[in-house]
Parts: sequence; C-alpha cells; structure tokens
Amino acid sequence: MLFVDGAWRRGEGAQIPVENPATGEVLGHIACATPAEIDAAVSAARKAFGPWSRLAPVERSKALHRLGEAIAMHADDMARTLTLEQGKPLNEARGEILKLAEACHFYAEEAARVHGEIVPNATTDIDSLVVREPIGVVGAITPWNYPAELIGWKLCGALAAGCTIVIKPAELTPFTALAIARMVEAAGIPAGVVNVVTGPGSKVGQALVEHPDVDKIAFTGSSAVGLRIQQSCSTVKRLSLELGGNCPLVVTASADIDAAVKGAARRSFRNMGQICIAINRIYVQRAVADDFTAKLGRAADALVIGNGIDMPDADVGAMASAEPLAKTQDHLADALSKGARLVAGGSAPQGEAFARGHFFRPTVLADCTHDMKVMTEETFGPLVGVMAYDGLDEAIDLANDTPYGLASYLYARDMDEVRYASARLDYGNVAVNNVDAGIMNAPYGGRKQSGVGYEHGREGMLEYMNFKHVRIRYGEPKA
Ligand code: TXE
Repeated sequence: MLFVDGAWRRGEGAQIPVENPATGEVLGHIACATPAEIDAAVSAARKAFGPWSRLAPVERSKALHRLGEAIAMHADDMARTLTLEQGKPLNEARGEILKLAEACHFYAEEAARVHGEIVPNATTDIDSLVVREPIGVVGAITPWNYPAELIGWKLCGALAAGCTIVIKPAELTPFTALAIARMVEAAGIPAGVVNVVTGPGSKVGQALVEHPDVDKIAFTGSSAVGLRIQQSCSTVKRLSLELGGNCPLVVTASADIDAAVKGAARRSFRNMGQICIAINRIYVQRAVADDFTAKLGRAADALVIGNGIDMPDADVGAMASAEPLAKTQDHLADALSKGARLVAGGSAPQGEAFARGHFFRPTVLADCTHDMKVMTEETFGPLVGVMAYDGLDEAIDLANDTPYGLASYLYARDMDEVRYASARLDYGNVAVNNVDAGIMNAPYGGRKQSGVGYEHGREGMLEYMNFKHVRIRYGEPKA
C-alpha cells in the first residue's frame, strides 16, 4: 500500500515480497511506487505545505502530541510488525516504538518554541528581524535497522518546523512505515502532510532526490548512497545525511573493567550490531587487555539469541537479511586469515529454531590489527575486534584512523584521561563511561564520511527551517 494525500492506494507498480528474516516466510507485498504515484505524493505534500506551515505552532504541537499518544496506544501491534519484518526481539521493538512516541512529544514541545531574533542595526529606527521559516517539502529516505525511530526523527522534526513530508522507507521494513502512516491518520493530521511511498531506493528514493519540487532530502543509510544522493540532486536542495560509522571504544587501565565489558557487549551486539553507532573495534590498554577480552568473550557467549516473536526478551534476534550476515562472515574470515584470534562466537547457532533465519552468534576477535576489515570498515553485524595499546595517544590515533566520525566511546576513571581523550576523539558523539551516545535532547550527527546535519534536539528541527532576514525601517521610508 501507498499512503498519498491522506488516502490508501494499492499501488500500480510491481509488487515486491517482504520476508520475515527469522523464518524466511513471506509476510506480504509492497508496491514499487510508479513515477506518477511519486509525483502525486510530492504534489500532495506541496499542496498541504501552505496550510500546514501557516498553522499556529501550538496547533502543530497538539497534532504531534496526538501522534505520540496514538503510537503509544498501538505500541504492541506496531512492535509486532517491526519484529516480524526486521528481526529484533519484540521487547526491544516495543522500546523502539515507545522512543518514536517520545520523539513525537519532544518535537511537539519544540514546535511551540520556534522563535527568531531582533539584531541591531546602525540606527535605531530599523529593526532587523531574523525569523525562521519551514523549508517546504521534505523527502525522507530511511534504512531498515531502526525502521520506526529513523523515520520518527525526520517526521517529527519536519512536522514541528512546519514542513510536509514524503517518506520512502527501506524495502526490507516498509510495514512499520505504513503502520506509522495509520497513526498519522488516527491523529487527524491533515491529508498530504505525511505521505509514504514504497519501493526500491534506486527507483523510488532516487526519484525523490531528482524531484524538482522536493526542497530537502533527509537520509539515513550507507555512505555510498549518501554520496550518490549528494551528487545527484537535480536541483539545489538542503540535505541532511546520517551515514555509516565505524565506532571505536577505548578502555584505559584506570577503567572499571566490568562496566566497560558490559557496555561493550551491549553496544557491540544490540540489534545484532546493525547500528551506525555500534562499537566495531575496541582498543584496550595492554595491562588490562587479556582480562577485558576474556570477560567480553564470556559476556558475548552469555547473550541469548532467539526468534524475536517467540522469545520477546531474547538479547538478540535475527539479522535483517542475508546481506549484512554475509558481510559479517566476510569480515570475520578476513580477520582470521590475517591472524586474529576467535574469542567467542564465529558461527551460526545450531538448532531447528535457527535453521531458516539469518542468525549468527555474537563474535569477539582478539589480536586485531588495522589491516583487517573488522577494524577499518563498518561491519554492521555482531562482530567486534579487540586490539591492545600502550599509550593513550596511540589509542586516540587508532580510534581516529577512519574516514568515519559518528560516535566513539571511552571507559576511564582517571579524569585527566577523560578530558584529554574526549577533546581529541574526532567524532560527533563521545560517550564516556556509558554507551548511550544519542539522547533526544542533544544534537546527534556525524563528521567526515558519517554525514552532514543533525537529528535529535532543537537542532534536529532547525534542520528543516530556513532563516529569513526582514529589515523594517520605521518613520519615513527611504529610497
Ligand atoms: O543501505 P542503503 P542498506 C550501512 C551499513 C549497511 C549498508 C547497506 O553498512 O550494511 O549501509 O545497507 C535507499 N537513491 N548502513 O543497503 O542502500 C534505500 O532504499 C535514493 C548504515 O540498507 O544506503 C533505503 O531506503 N535512495 C546506516 C535507504 O536508501 C536510495 C543504516 C538506505 O539504503 C538509493 C543502514 C538511491 N540511489 C545501513 N539507493 C546507518 N547510518 O545507520 C538506496 N536508497
């Protein structure tokens, strides 16, 4: 189904199957939106933009609160949809849906607080008003790893700012996006403000990028596609790109090792490592490296793997498709062939429950070096490499030795180390003695090949706004 101008359409284009990654079973089909349907969605968003952008901010705020309430009320059903198409355990999926609801309420508050400034002029009979205005029609293109939240940040930021939106979800996880559209309907958000078109990125996503009436593209996905989008916009557009990461964790000898192990296990393997801020590589000071690595191996082995529907509170579920699983296996084989030592995992779990799904055991490698893909490329799977270091500068150099700059992590009790390292880690996010790099209140974005722009926080709404300078002379008009 497509959701265009407040109405549901079956879609005229080819029907594409969507599979449950835990069982291989076909869950249903989605339409590949045709050029005419994409045009219809963009023009519905354009038509809706005028009235939506002129609403009093408090009305947009109320609509977003209603959306958050509708989503929270339907969290169980939406979580089930998410788990079935993405593979993460049901309780984790429910957590993601509730985070989406939280984003609605956060941006509902921000929507009511948009304000400008009056800046001084050379004379007092002139006011320069710097006001903020919504950009217009947004094309949101999203991936499959967080099918609800990654839509939510764009949707809520855009709607709060006064923009309208056409969402193109990932081919693997379209049903969560369509469930969100149903909540948009339930919340009484006017027709055309939110539209969802499904289908492959190379056709439907690309059509949004090339559409002359789309004013901004908000994208989360791979760096390769992000770069292609940047290069292929048909007209000058605003862009925000949240791209890949290759995130390091530095553990110094002063760290609380048990806390560091717990943090590493959570941030390396949650969502089967399919997170742009997953810990991919770990640098541990030599004196504590063996202890840390052995404990991390045990923590990885202890994680419970399961079909996310049958085992709602499993630690990890299936991977979203065969592709990230194959990449994980490739990075593992590459590291082992270059001398890495397998500490935990390394194979698929055995048993009937895992026979047809994309399952893999959380895997820890030791003795890694920077000629291995696991240390230099984003794996996007349940695989982490550990390497010992001697001095903190060496660890920081290794951590920064990447084209990416999204998130980095540090465990240290010595506050001089904390200060020194956090100032030098070249990342948009640095989490110290915890592994929650992104919170709703603070801007979240990457550097270098990890992207441009921010989501979360007030900044995540301002990405959808332009400045306008209105210069008003009082008294006698002047030529
Ligand atoms: O991403 P893609 P994929 C990384 C991660 C992963 C890899 C591939 O390393 O293994 O990317 O994942 C749409 N014009 N991340 O294949 O291809 C596509 O349909 C316009 C990191 O899912 O980038 C989907 O909706 N759109 C990341 C979205 O872009 C296009 C999260 C993402 O797809 C398009 C996901 C085109 N030419 C993957 N081609 C993170 N930062 O969290 C594809 N799309």
